[in-house]
Amino acid sequence: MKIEKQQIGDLNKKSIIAHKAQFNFLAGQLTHLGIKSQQLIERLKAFQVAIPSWALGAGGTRFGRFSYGGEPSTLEQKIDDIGVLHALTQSAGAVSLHIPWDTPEDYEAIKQKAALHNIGFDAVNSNTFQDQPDARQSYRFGSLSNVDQHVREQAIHHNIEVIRIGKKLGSKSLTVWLADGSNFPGQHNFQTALQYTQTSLKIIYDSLPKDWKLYIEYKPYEPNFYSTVIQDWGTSFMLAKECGDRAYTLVDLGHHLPNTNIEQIVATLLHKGMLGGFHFNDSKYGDDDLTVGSIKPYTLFLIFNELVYGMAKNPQNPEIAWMIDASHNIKDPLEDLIQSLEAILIAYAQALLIDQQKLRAAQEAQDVALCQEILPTAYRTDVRPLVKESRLQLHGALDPLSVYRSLGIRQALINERGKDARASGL
Ligand SMILES: [Mn+2]
Repeated sequence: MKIEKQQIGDLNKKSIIAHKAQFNFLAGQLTHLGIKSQQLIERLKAFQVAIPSWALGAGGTRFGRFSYGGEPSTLEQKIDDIGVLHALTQSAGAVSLHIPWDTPEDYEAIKQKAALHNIGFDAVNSNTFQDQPDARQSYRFGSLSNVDQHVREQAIHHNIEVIRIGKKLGSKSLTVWLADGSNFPGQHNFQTALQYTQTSLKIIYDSLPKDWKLYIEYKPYEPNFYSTVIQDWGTSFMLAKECGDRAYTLVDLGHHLPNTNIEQIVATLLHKGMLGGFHFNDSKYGDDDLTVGSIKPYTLFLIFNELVYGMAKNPQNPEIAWMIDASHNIKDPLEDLIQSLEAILIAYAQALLIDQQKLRAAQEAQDVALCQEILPTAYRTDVRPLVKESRLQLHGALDPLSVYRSLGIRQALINERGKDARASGL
């Protein structure tokens, strides 16, 4: 499965006249405000989001899973699916692999396949939240924090193995998310669990190649419901600091308690040069892993405001590794990812429109009403023509979802792989 530029170009012709009219209108408005559209478009064109290898099949809950048909059952097929996304959107230029679900068998074949689609290898993800069939130790009571030294050693060794695999593919970072925690009061000695986690992470960190980074993800609850060892950004920050200067915090939008001010967390981490990775999704209640921007688009915009500010003002922060970490229980996974990518670029474009100088002046003047007015002015601008134009300039689809449907991609995948093909993953 590979979409040719010609196919996309032919379908773009249908809507190019309408697009050009809308784009010229917006560009005219922006010129009036002293904003150069092409500069914004260049920023949008450069924005690439990694797709996790576990998000290409139908997601599920603990109650069940409804297969979508034509799911990728091998790593090659997963990379083909990301190739479809990238051809259409021109913004999904990387894959983030989960080990062991997606351990390559033939590294050269996988690298060739990725190169064919112009896809790079982003962070590799370890898994110490499940027992593998051949494992000697169980993670039932945790991994890096386990009171049993043998379990900790197995978990450390697994992470080192993930680094080895990532090196062979050209990855430059390792993401660690731990399910470790406790379900009932008294189950954990909090201090011991934290210390074991620190010591284990340090051994993993010391095994990283010198040009690699470690991203430490946090989450307040689930699958453990009383406590989680790395519960919040502060704990992640502290653990990263104690590992060394190539360890960073990773923010997953779904990993916060309701109403947490995530944009403030983002600002704090950027200020301290500690925001390494970023996982996009949306939620209504908890770690719902819904399509990006589907529930709280204004919050996403406010977060992007801080990201845009930090990317411009915080050279102490490394380039951020962007990834979509969403699930999709009832939608076609590829359609869902197309929607997420669109929402990300829209929020980014809106945030780029914020008049930072005017905002700063209003803040200095302590003009609260004006401060509050400046943000929605950007947010309520329909930036979709900018996003479309950025894709058009890269030979992507003006309207990726409609092109995906017009080309009958899902049916082609079902024909090729079968109705019952199942992807590994969540
Ligand atoms: Mn995540």
